Amino acid sequence: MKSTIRRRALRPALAALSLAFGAALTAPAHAQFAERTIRVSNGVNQDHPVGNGVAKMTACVNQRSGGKMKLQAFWGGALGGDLQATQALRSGTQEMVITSSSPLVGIVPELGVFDLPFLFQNEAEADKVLDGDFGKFISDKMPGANLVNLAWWENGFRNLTNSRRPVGKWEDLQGVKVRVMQNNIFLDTFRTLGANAVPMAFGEVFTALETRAIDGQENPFVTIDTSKFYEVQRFLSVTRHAYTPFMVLYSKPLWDKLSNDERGALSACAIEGRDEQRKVSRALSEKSLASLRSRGMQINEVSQGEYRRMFDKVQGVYEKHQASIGQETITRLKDTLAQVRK
Ligand code: KDG
Repeated sequence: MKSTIRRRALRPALAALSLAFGAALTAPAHAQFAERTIRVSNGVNQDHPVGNGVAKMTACVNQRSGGKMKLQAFWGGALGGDLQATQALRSGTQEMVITSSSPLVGIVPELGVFDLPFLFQNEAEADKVLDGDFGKFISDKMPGANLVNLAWWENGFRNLTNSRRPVGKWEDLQGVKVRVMQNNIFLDTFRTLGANAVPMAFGEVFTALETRAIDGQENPFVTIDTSKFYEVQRFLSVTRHAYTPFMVLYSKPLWDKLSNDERGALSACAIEGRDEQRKVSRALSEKSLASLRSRGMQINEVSQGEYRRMFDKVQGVYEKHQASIGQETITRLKDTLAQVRK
């Protein structure tokens, strides 16, 4: 009887030991992994597809390091907005952030190329551009800003919500106060379309919409859904006016202190996380649109003709920002898109 009780009492300890032993088996004996907890932050909530990507990356890093490396995720801008968290990486006080590229153009101006309106036509070409030579060309500019980009994940195609009226043509935007990311290209795009564009950090958007300090904002369906903007917005207009990538950034000062094995694990697992995050983002996009409709949002599609008129209306934004983005970057992007579209 006593031995049975003793065995039962020992079960949790034995379970923990077998887990640790099993994990130790997955990391090669010669691999150099230190016990580390890596803090990663993001502005969206955990039920956004970024949560799926981080979960995949966490399991991958844990398995490759024999349980020694752990990712600790912070959601909803808990460690600051995209720009603030990125600055913490640059100073070496935080390890990782998953951020839109748009708020970072003040740090790496070439990132502005992704904010040019109506640039990508679909996710497939965005993937080819980001995961190919052009994406590496941009990622190679990050170490100069004390940042390392491990992968390109998906924020997605952006659509407009507001509390005043459906937007079916650019003229409908006249006088609508639209929050945009802190980015001059987005500001210029929406001002050119006639809106009263207001730059604002993502974490302030819900309250600003709720208090009617602003009329509208623009984000992908999954962000509108998981950030509950449907609670404070009546109209959703499917504009697909820009495709924003997410960057999976690591602090270069902290990266430089990692072993080659640790860097290899993080790099490989950021790619595994990318594939999962994009898959979930695309699967959830249509579900989010249906959910927004069921929650009472009035949804309108912008016709091809009016989409073309918006496109024509904002061509001046390309000329105006070529200098700040850099001619080489724009030329490379255009050549890459031409290749991808063949
Ligand atoms: O951290 C990422 C979020 O802030 C992301 O949603 C950024 O699309 C974005 C926005 O509108 O600020």
